[in-house]
Amino acid sequence: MKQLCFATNNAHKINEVAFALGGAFEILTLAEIGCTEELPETTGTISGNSRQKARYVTDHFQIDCFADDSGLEVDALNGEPGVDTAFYSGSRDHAKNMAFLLTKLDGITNRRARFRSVITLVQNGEEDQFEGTVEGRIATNLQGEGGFGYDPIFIPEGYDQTFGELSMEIKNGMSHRAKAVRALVAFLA
Ligand code: ITT
Repeated sequence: MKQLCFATNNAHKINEVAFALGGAFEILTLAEIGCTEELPETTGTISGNSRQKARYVTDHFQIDCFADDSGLEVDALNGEPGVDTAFYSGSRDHAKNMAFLLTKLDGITNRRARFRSVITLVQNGEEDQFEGTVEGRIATNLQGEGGFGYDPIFIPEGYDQTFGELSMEIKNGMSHRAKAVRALVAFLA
């Protein structure tokens, strides 16, 4: 079976992608290829950071790989936090990041938002990108403890519950990352 490194330090992403792949190929983690460093994310865009992470791993470890960069875009905040999603409040603390976002949206009725994922595949030196989005809205308080990151405050379109409350099966049926992974799998097939 084809092996590809998934250039991420986020264990939740690995679980989700492994689930969405359904055995289409075998994932090697960064730990398994001996990469222990933080990956660079300095380009200022989601697609640029996705490419930068994948390139870093292929350049330093000479292995085909893919990386995901993702973020939450809130319409009333002109697309924030966007590329800054992981560090929105100044730290990686998801509870603080969600609280910071909820404070910014205090009193704002337009809660429309989307998650975006851009996956970059680097294979035999060639680059390809795959994108997925899921539309939804930001809840007024935290609901549910499933998933990761901003899942407890993101309600996908067509539902009344957050990704934190919905099952992994439901999230993976519609999520930004699952859509990008499906496009990646179709490309590799
Ligand atoms: P890697 O760069 O190592 O892959 P990361 O967690 O730093 O891991 P990103 O730079 O792509 O990942 O940051 C994206 C952030 O967006 C992530 O930390 C979460 O806070 C949030 N996020 C992305 N996808 C999400 C999802 O499916 N559910 C909830 N939050 C998500």
